[in-house]
Amino acid sequence: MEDPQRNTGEGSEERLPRQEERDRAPIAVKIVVAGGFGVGKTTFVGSVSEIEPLTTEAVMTQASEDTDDLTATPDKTTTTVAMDFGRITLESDLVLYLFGTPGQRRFWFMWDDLVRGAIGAVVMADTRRLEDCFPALDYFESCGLPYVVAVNHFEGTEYYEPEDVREALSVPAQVPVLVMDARKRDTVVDSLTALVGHALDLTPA
Ligand SMILES: Nc1nc2c(ncn2[C@@H]2O[C@H](COP(=O)(O)OP(=O)(O)OP(=O)(O)O)[C@@H](O)[C@H]2O)c(=O)[nH]1
Ligand SMILES: [Mg+2]
Repeated sequence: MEDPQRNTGEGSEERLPRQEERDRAPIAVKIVVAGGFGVGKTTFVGSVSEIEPLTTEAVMTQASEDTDDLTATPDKTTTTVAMDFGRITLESDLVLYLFGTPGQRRFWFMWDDLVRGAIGAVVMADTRRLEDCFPALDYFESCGLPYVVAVNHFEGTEYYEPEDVREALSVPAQVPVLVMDARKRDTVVDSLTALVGHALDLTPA
């Protein structure tokens, strides 16, 4: 005989909203983290990744002394030679896969591959050497990929308001510019949230 209680279980119309939220399949998107040499891209990915970030760091040797300027980051001993990879879940149903680019010019040939399929990019900037992020800005402007500018503020260096950085970089008014600290998770999450919001704003309905 049919059990009268049967229809009240899972799958019935009485499902709670929270339960539906949990059942929703997460959406996964790819995000690129770019910027000049030593600006903090690997640190950015490492600060928020919920999986052990995959890094491709190589120890810098004296051979690179002439090409890699370490004046702003004297403690830096390694550099990314292929990419960083990490994952963060925002709001339980949005999974971001983060791909950090190598900063040095000699590895830029990889960018086209790294950027394929991405919904947007975080361009990191250091106000002591703003010009280092120009190639990344030019790249994303020319390919039309949505981006935000994340100014990695190194403590002890002069602080600039986001609007001053926007002007110095000639970044369009609709592009979010944030001042953050790549070592602090909450400020990295803010940068990613700004990027996702900006990318959604630019997506045709
Ligand atoms: N004081 C300070 N140091 C930072 C900050 N962000 C990164 N660093 C340090 O700066 C150095 C460079 O950081 P990385 O994350 O390796 O930079 P990157 O952009 O990945 O460098 P490449 O891959 O070589 O281009 C490291 O020694 C970090 O510990 C910051 O916000 N403040
Ligand atoms: Mg790196």
